[in-house]
Order: sequence, then structure tokens, then C-alpha cells
Amino acid sequence: MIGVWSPSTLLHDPSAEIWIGLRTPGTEVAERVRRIRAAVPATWAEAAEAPWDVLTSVHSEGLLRHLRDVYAEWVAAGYPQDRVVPYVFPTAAMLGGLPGRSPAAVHGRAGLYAYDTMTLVGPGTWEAALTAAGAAWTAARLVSRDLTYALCRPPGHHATRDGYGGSCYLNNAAVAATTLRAEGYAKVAVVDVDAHHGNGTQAIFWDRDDVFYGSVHVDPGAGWFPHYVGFADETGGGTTLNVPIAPESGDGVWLSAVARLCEAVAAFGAEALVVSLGVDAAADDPESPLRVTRDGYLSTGRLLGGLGLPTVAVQEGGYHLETLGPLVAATLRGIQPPS
Ligand code: SP5
Ligand code: ZN
Repeated sequence: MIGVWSPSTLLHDPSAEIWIGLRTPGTEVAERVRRIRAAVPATWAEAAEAPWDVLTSVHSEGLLRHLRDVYAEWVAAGYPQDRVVPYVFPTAAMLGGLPGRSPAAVHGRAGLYAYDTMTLVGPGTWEAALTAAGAAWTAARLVSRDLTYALCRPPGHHATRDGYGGSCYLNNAAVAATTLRAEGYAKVAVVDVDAHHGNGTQAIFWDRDDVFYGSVHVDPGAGWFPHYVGFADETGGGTTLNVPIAPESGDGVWLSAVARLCEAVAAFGAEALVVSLGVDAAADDPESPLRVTRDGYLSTGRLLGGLGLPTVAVQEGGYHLETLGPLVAATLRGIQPPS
């Protein structure tokens, strides 16, 4: 199996995230990449940079330029914090229908595309996000009949066309799916097994009939991130399927949900598959209350591999450093048993 990554991923290493007003230790840290690379038996290839027109087919120019430029502007303005931390957000409630503007002050502009306070922009954030999108693009161009793994970091599935949050800046899975479409696969499915709902990917493909989005995740209605999105009644134009599951669910409930998603992918008639591969539904993971085991991840991979589709697996979350690598390796082994 080919694994695609880039050392530039290590340039983004959030030391902290602001959560309910607390400065808490960063969870989406660079060490994750070292752990995954140590555990996944792949032939590693270096990511190429994704072309700008691929990025703009997924994101607005405004978001891309903001992520590219805001850290240097923040530093030049001389704020004491070493990361771009937003404090005011131009929500629909604030604007009341008035047109959005780009604030003159960098500290005002900091909230223009951010939708939470956890996802800070620091030195190397843009370079790493760009290389993560590049890994997804490269992997999607390499995939032929079987499986390619994109070790994307920072992760991507919470990033919308116009916004970043949930530790995500650019939507790597959406880049992979868009690239597979451009490579000639007429129908592409994204199956998201990260513990959280991929609100960004869902939004990007919401009204598309050529890209299916299906997700199993901890029920946002039970109090979990992303709180506002990921409910079962969100079906888009008919090619969106959400299977929220209760906190504390283990392998049984989880695998039934994955099987349901796989049936929907087959019924949709997908010709290629993108797996948003987060492993934060694991019992040990600090960021979700689900209890999936390593065997559960192996079985998850077998169900996905059973679809028999060219597959790009894109790394999303997974934060328990001691088990993260083996869980990713087990899932990939399930998708494509070593021959
Ligand atoms: C890609 C991905 O898995 N993003 C997950 C974002 C969810 N984060 C929710 C954070 C909730 C509070 N966590 C407290 C951590 C303290 N550092
Ligand atoms: Zn997650």
C-alpha cells in the first residue's frame, strides 16, 4: 500500500486550544503523525502541492487567502498571543442580513472564517494544511484499483467551503473526492468513520447527486461536537446519510451503522470511495465517548473493503497517542488484507 505524507505536516503543532474560555492543551498535535507512520506498513511517497484550482473547487478564495495570510498579519500587528485567536464572529444573528465586510483590524478579521475558538492559526498552519490537502490530492491521483492512504494532518472533515473549525482548516476528504471525480469516476462516495460528524464534507457536497456523503458518529443531540449538525434528518438532495449513535456505543452498534453506510454506498452505485478515517471512536480516545475496539476497527475496514472499490483513506481524528497508530493500521489492513 502506498501512503502519502509530507514532513511539512509537522510545521503545525498547536500547543493549546481555547475551549469554553480555558486555554487547554492541544489535542491535534504533530506527534500524531510520528505515531501513525511508525505503525502503518506503507511505502511512503511525498505529497505534491494541490493545484490552486483544485483548492478553489472545494473552498472560497477568501478562506484560502485568509488562512495563507492571517498569521503574518497577526505577527506584524504585534499581538502578544502567538496564535490567531478570534473573539468576535459575524454570525447571521449579528449581521441580520447585512453584507459581510472584511474588518480593518486583524483581531476583528480573525473571526471572519473561524467558527470556533479551538482551531487556532499559528506558524506553519497554512503550510501544513496545504500539504495535507496535497496528500489527499496526490493519493486520489495515485489510486488505481485498490487502496491508497493519505496521512493528512491537520485533519479536514469539519472545514466547510467558507469556514474552518474542529481542528480542521482545509477539507482533505473533499479534495480527494473532487479529484476522483476529475479522474473520471462518475460517482464517488465519502464514508466518514471519524467519531464526529463531518459537517464540512456534508456541506460541501450537500446538493450534489454525484457525491454521496455518509457518516457514523456520536449523536450531536446527546451533547457532542459539532453540536449543530449531523442529525439523522439531514439528507441533502438524497445523497447524504447520517447515522448518529449514542455515547458509550461499542462494536455492535458501530458495525451495524457502518454496514448500513456500506449498503447505501452500494445502492448509490459509487465507482470510487473516500474513507474519512478518524479513529477517535476508540474506547481510549479522550475526544469521544464511543467504545470501539481494535477488532472493531479491523471489522470496519473489512466492511469498507468489501465494497471492492478503488479507495482513498484520508486521515481525520484520533487522539490517544499510545493506540492511534495500531488502530489506523488495523483499519487499513481490514480494507486491504496484505497479499
Ligand atoms: C477532526 C476531529 O476529530 N475534530 C474533533 C474536534 C472536536 N473537538 C471537540 C473538543 C471538545 C472539548 N475537548 C476538550 C479538550 C481539551 N483540550
Ligand atoms: Zn473526530
